[in-house]
Amino acid sequence: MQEWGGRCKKGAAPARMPLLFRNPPTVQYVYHSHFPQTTMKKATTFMAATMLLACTTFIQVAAQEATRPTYWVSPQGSDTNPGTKEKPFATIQKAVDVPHSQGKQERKIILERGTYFLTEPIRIKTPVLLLGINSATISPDQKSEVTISGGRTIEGFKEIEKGLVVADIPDVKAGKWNFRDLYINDQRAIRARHPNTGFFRIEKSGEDRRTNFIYNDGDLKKWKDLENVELVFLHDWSITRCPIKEIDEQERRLTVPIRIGCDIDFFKIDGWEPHPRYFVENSIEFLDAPGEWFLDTKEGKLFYRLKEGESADTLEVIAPVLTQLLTVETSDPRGKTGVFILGIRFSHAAYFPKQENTVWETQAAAFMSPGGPGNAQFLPSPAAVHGENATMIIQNCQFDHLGENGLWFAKGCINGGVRNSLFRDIGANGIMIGTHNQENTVESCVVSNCIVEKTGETLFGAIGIWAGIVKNVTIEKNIIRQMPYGGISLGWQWNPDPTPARENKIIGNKIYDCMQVLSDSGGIYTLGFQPDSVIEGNIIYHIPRAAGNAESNGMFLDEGTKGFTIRNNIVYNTEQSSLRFHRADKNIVRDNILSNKDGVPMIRYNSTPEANLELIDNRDLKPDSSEFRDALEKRQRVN
Ligand SMILES: [Ca+2]
Repeated sequence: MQEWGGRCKKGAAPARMPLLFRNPPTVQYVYHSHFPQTTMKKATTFMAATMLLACTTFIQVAAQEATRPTYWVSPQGSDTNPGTKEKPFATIQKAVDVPHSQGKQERKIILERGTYFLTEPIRIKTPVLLLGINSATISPDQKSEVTISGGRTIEGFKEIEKGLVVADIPDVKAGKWNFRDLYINDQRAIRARHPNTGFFRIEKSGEDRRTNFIYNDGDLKKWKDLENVELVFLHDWSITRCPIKEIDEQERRLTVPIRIGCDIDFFKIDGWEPHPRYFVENSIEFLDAPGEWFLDTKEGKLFYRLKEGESADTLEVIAPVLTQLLTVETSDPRGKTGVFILGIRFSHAAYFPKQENTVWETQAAAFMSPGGPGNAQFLPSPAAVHGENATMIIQNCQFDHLGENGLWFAKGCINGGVRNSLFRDIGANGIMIGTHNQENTVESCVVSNCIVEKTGETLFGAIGIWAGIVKNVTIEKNIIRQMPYGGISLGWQWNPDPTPARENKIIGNKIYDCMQVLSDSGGIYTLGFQPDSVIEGNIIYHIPRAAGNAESNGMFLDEGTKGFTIRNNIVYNTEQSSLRFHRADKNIVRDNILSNKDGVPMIRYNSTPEANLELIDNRDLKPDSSEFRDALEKRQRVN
């Protein structure tokens, strides 16, 4: 198990450890029940370990506590208050920005219970300890009592016909507000769609294989508000979302304004399948099923079809306003600024508006700009909580109801991580570590003991936990489940050339019910040369075969994968091979239990010479055998 914050070398000064973490808060943490006692013990030593790492003494710690200013914030407070417990501030930003009399930047901020509706993202540039009150007892099984929300409450719904309610939103009518995610009674509501479940399939692609296709009789028509309608088109491992230019009912032809699929040749309409899947979204005419909503932006009216048991006067409705909730960016030397966030729920961040209202996902919820053939730029989506160049530690937090990515340890982050937190109902990736290039490599960050589920709600090609070109990153003992595409993705280089990526670890995770919609990934996915990296002790199961041309696997070790040792994993109940290698280089595969259906090979080799793999003592055991059950039980105890 990797310790947080890197290791304190013998005789080394603790200069890399931000001052903040030399004196962490003295609280007890409650860990979720599915982790056995041994893990809990390890986890609860985090603070002690952090202090030890910083090589401080008790006397130093006591001295720092006495001088660190503490500010209180409450939804009932006022920014004209002094920020004391008795007279708290109203906004978190006020507590972050208040100048300290002795010039000290470092501070502790305690948030009283309640919801903090933001009008702009919280911007942190200096060391901060941000604590939700009662944060010590928050686990993913409980709701945090402190919520930072990027949304606004919508009220005043009236029932205009049986089961259909409407609310007026003047800011929408005035063109000041638009949204494409809506949360009702703490659940994501359905942007009105057609068909209500599943997908249509195209009859055939148009001749240019990019701008139009023929639909099957009866599927589509020229809706009266066609300008609102969004096409959601599924490729093998990504989607396109774009407006519709025209529907020709005579020819049964749907035409889009720019093109379907990003600016890479095989993303053309029938690049993988002759009859790929799609559906359409966002017309008042699609508002025909309970739980669906539609926003009429011209009239400023929000329509919603009640579900059974709901009524107009008891709905709790929140729609997002802000794309980001909190950013940490500092010009200090890398890692000097420490930000520690404990016991806070981050909710209701908005989908980021895309140029031309079009998103062409390429991979892992990264997308191309509409620059035209040869000129498109590669863009990642933003995250609700975003850190750069800092040591950012997130613990006992919750991220839910978010339109894009959840949490991103972006360029230059070092010695941080997220532990014991929940990520649920997220439009794109749950957690992101590192960047899409070789600069400002993220180092020594840890994701452990988290639950990551229902990511990729809007961008289906998203990942539960994504890591780019990173060094000494550990993804350990997480539960990752219920998502349209891959569980963990590590690497961002499609060949075995050296990069800063190395010494990464994916250890002891439980990954299941991934690959529910798209294909060509798996519970774990890798790219590129990552010397001294390990994938060890993971349990991966229930990986179906979705539509699409490519396989879905327990693990997919893709182009350039090199330098990994894959050992002691258990992969079972996958529709296709446990492991697949594609254009992979030298790797060691040993002591794994890879349970496959009859006639399905343990390992699929796509353009990978079998001699590239060193295979030692891997076993294909049937899940109903006592040997398999014993091994699984033993592995579950360890994890
Ligand atoms: Ca519908």
